[in-house]
Amino acid sequence: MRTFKIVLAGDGGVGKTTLLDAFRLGKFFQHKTTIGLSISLCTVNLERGVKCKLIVYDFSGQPRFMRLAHEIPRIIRGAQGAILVFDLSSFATLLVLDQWADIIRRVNGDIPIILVGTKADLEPEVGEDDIREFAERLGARAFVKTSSKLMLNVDKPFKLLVQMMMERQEAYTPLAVRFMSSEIRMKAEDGQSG
Ligand SMILES: Nc1nc2c(ncn2[C@@H]2O[C@H](COP(=O)(O)OP(=O)(O)OP(=O)(O)O)[C@@H](O)[C@H]2O)c(=O)[nH]1
Ligand SMILES: [Mg+2]
Repeated sequence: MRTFKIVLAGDGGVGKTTLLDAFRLGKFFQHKTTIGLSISLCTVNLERGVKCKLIVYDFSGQPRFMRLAHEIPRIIRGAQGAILVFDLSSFATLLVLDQWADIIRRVNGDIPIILVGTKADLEPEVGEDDIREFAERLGARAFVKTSSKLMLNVDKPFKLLVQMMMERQEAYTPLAVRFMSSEIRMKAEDGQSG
């Protein structure tokens, strides 16, 4: 089974851990603030019985844990995708995502990033135009509105990201390896028919 390392980040209290648990455990749980960083493993079920594993690096967004800030590049190295989260009912939470996108790009290059607006069940404070502008600025490949409270779209960001990471991995497989594996497959098929 393929395993991907991903970053889940955004301002304090936007609902990152709640979203992850809504997806992993299928239920809305009340959470205490994450202390520093929490790493968890989950399985993503895709179509046609395909599964893959995610190692999720769920960072605290509380500034008081930012003593860890200088360690972030080292911790996120090798991540293959990221979910950047803001709260649709709080415009300020969108602004901190610039910093996250910068660090992620610096360390991991052009990995897929998904922008998520949480708490769609509350009165919105962030408009569609701002979201579009931010998504572009962050280089996000998709935007998803979620509500963990209503269990709305809680699996969508994870599934979309996995699809993008898989496509990217395939595109990056060196041509020679792809050619070799197709040759082996052809030989195997020949062997079967002969
Ligand atoms: N109304 C509403 N509240 C939510 C939703 N998701 C999370 N919350 C609430 O938002 C608060 C913060 O949620 P967390 O998941 O702890 O937020 P976080 O982003 O992990 O916060 P840090 O770990 O401190 O960075 C909690 O009180 C949640 O119950 C949602 O979809 N709707
Ligand atoms: Mg948290």
